[in-house]
Amino acid sequence: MTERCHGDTRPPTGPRARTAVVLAAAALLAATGAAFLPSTASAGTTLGASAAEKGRYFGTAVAASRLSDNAYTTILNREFNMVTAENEMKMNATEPQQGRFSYGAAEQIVNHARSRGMSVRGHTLAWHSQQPGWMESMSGSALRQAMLNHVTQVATHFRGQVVAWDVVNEAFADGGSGGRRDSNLQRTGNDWIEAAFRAADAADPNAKLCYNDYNTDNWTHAKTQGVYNMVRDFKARGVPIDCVGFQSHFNNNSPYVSNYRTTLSSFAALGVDVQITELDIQGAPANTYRSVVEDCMAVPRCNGITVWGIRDSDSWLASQTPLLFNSNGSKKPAYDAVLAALNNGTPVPTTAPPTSVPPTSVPPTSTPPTTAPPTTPPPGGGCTATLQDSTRWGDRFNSQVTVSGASNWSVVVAVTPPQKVSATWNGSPSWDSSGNVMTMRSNGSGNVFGFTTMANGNWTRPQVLSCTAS
Ligand code: G2I
Repeated sequence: MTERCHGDTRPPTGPRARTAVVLAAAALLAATGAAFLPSTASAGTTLGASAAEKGRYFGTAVAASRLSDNAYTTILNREFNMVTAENEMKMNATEPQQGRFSYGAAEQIVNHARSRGMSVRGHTLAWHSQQPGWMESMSGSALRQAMLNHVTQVATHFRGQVVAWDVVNEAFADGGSGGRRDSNLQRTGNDWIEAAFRAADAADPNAKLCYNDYNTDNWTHAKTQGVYNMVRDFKARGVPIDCVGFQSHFNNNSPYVSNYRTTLSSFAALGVDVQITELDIQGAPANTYRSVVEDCMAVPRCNGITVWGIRDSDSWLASQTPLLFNSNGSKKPAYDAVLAALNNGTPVPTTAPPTSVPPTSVPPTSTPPTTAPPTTPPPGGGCTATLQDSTRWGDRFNSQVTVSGASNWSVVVAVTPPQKVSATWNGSPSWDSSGNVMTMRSNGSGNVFGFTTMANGNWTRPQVLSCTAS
């Protein structure tokens, strides 16, 4: 969290507030121009690469049961740089019996993603639905206690591995009331949502904490306004909320509307990031997908888009064929429209807050070189890899490596601890046990690959150690 609402004049307290002070300093440095490099990245050829080049992510929901399907993981690994567990982090999955936590399927997804340079959104810590049976039958202070314990345990378990949590999901009512949905959690008291956010903040001060809902896309709808008023109130009172997720399940009953961009920018103006978290569109019309992506790209604080599944056959609404890939894994016209909109989009300004784990100290005040000297690696087996600086934000920076002399290559790159690579594109990465040395292998996406490095206070350029033709 980098900004506080204008109305919030109280000094920040708690772990998230400490982070806020550091990030505010980082943002200030960026705003003064001290930490800025123009993007030199070329248009990406995959959704994740193209989004990352614009300072954003492109994600998908993943089901653990599908990770053994080769066609599925081929698309997943090639196209996406953010992953949401479709069901495996829900309350019924992670705490099937009270006090007994079960993380196996969730960890399968987290490990698959993180070992390949993808980030993870956590979904979801508290929800009226998908509760384990023991919780469904609870009420009052016992339920409140159990919910808070669940939030604390799960957020603690995944601390450092999840960049953003849907802390609370779908707490507002459909229809015209603009009020809360009735549920066992709501009946524990109206402050249950802020209590959940405070518990999540204490358990994982570095994760972005989001409120997530559906049918909140149309700015004129009462439900949208109800959520907006809650977020405004939270920001005014210092409740630790960083982001709002718009599920964006669009269909004939709940269509995309042209005021969607107004919705995104209005929430962003409250001082939160906005993310499109579960996108699918009945029939997958290319024009509507394009509009959704353009709307996100037009809002600097819209820092990522997640589609709710990969192929139509993976969708919870398979018969609506709402996704970007056919059931046979081929790209649909909507895919091309999304990719083009990402490549045509505006990069997140350098003053925008981070989308990922924040740094532990402020970046240096000296300006890095604007035209970075190429790194000449020691001679390898017949190829040369040249690293160039690309876009830089307050907490992280992109690098682009161009390989010449081979089409099947393997390039070893080292970052300086405590730097961490948080995203990669156009290659297949693997890491040594320290996590500081990345071997990137060609994956058929061409001879230019890229990666994002979280600076964590250290702005040293990554080093190319070798390039080997294979
Ligand atoms: O309903 C669509 C989404 C709305 N927003 C919150 C999301 O968490 C939600 O996702 C869906 C999953 O895509 C479904 O896969 O949530 C459903 C449950 O609320 C998921 O459905 C469940 C079925 O209810 C179970 O019977 C089934 O065992 O999927 C499970 C695994 O396939």
